[in-house]
Amino acid sequence: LNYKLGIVGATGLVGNKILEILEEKEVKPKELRLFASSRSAGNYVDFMGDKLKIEDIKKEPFDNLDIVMFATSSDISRELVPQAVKKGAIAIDNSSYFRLHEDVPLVVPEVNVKELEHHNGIVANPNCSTIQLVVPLKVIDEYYSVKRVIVNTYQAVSGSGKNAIDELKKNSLLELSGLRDSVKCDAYPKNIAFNCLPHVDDFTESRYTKEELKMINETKKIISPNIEISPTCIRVATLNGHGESVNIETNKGFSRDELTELLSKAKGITVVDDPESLSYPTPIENDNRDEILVGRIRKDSTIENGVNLWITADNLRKGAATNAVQILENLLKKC
Ligand code: 2RA
Repeated sequence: LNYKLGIVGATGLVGNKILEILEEKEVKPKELRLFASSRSAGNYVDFMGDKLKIEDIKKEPFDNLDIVMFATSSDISRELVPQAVKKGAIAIDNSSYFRLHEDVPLVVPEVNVKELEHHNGIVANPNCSTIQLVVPLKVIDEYYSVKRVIVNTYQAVSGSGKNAIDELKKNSLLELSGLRDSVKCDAYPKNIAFNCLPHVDDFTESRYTKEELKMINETKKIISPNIEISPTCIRVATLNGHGESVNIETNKGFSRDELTELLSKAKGITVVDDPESLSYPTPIENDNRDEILVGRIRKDSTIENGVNLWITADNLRKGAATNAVQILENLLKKC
């Protein structure tokens, strides 16, 4: 294809996934440049038969690139995204830094692809736990008008990066060997092995964590400010794939079958819901898949119009890299 792409943070979990997905989809750019911190600069990465050298983000300018994808922290994105835009590129940013900026579209293509028409050089990719919530929520809102959402997340350690995956594995081995006193907690403040922590991202003065505030603010921006949403985000001892237990109250009535049918037909969603055959989604079954899986669909008998759902997604794919590549594909359609 006739475009020049840069990927910043190319050696991290999300950067790697972006490369993997670009290969799978064969949307090979005319030129691809990979950037990372000085620690990884100078190393080579294989991409569709080529060996690409990693450039140092602090030293190499973003000259002559059409699109730059950022799989970086907020601090790095805050500094470097404007530099890429200044050089004439469109930035697709995976960090939280620009997500709530008024002139920056926050896009999940199945939900609000039209927002891409109004960008000023930056498009933001939402947080992983928001993405897997808003795809089914949008379908329900469209037909039944969502009033209130209560969501509890079960978030895998891959959302915190490679060091957290290593920490879960190492601490699990220590626990299994009866060596609890030797566990190390660097990625998390407490031992994650065989445990769950009601703490994802930093706490704020409101007593909600930043992850919980992201779910509230991003959902309102993507679907509607009228939706009330109350989240509790929990880190659990799973390697990859986030789960969400969701209670949704709507303004209009519906039947379970009708709602299940609508979700089954929606783009990006696969319904896995047959209690008789013990069929329901789990993060492991969702691993390395792009769809959002929805199951355990049942009416909430305590309110007039309510439903309970269990939603899983691969947080590194649909929750991050796949969504960013879908944004890229949609931007390319316009070029
Ligand atoms: C997490 N939300 O799972 C993060 C990743 N973006 O911690």
